[in-house]
Amino acid sequence: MQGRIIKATGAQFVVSAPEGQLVCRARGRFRLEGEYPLAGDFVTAMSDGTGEGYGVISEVAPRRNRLIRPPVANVDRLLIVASLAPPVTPLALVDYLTTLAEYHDIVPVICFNKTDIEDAQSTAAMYHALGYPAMAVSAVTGEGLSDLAEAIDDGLTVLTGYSGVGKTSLLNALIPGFSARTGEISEKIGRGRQTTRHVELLPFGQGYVADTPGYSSFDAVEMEMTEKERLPWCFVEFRDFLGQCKYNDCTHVSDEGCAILQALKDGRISPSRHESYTDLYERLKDVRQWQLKKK
Ligand SMILES: Nc1nc2c(ncn2[C@@H]2O[C@H](COP(=O)(O)OP(=O)(O)OP(=O)(O)O)[C@@H](O)[C@H]2O)c(=O)[nH]1
Ligand SMILES: [Zn+2]
Repeated sequence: MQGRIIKATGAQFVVSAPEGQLVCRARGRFRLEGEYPLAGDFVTAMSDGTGEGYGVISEVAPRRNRLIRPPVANVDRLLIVASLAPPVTPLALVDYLTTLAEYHDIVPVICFNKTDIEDAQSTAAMYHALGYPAMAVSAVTGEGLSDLAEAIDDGLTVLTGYSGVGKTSLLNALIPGFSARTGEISEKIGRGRQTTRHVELLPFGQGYVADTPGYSSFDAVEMEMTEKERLPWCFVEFRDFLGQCKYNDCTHVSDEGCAILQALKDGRISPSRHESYTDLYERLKDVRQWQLKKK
């Protein structure tokens, strides 16, 4: 049958298809060839013939993208949870995550939580102006949650954001029984969720939300953005100006005749976004391919 992996626990996978679910192992060759199936993969699976719901995965369809943290394939949307109340999320992290999403052809949705403590309308508006769904919400009062639910109603969504911004609280507010479910799983596996390879896709609206958030800091920048020359393009509002700089190898940081810097001066690019670009550029510029291979 043709289905999708909605749960991966290391050696076992649950494949969901219109005709039902199968608990599967992967064919041995996946281990050998290093393309091990992931949650979110579209696969071909076969029942073992006993009729007890077990089977084997024989094919994994080509992936549109894959994330390392959490290990999930074919992600449609990155829900970036941020907060302007403590612990305050630096906008550089939000921008890193929007960039990461663009890099992988994933739509970023930015949600500023804890608006019951700190208003975030104007910051959300800045991201909205870039063309991204962006909203101010509160997991406590429920403000903005229906907009959020609507924004992630289909496809596969992965949550990201600093520790303490309220990712779990939002999942609990959106998905009844969320914590109870995940608590049960970590008890069974016997170690914390963070350290397991367990990922489950929870049905939400017409789509799924991954139960394991990822990227709570900058630590994956080098790993995820291996083609660093794509960085400027990943800032959506830079795209109109790319190719117009005086020098072909312009870094858009401080070079003479830079169209991006001119746009910044003209108020067409926001200072905080350009600052984030510079920050990411600095983080990536000294990374060499051999360092990446070692990881
Ligand atoms: N005032 C307020 N507090 C919130 C809100 N959302 C979450 N919190 C609180 O913020 C703290 C952290 O929330 P969590 O949901 O555990 O945050 P998290 O992002 O899942 O954190 P990690 O699991 O460490 O990644 C908890 O004490 C929550 O009660 C909110 O909208 N308003
Ligand atoms: Zn430039």
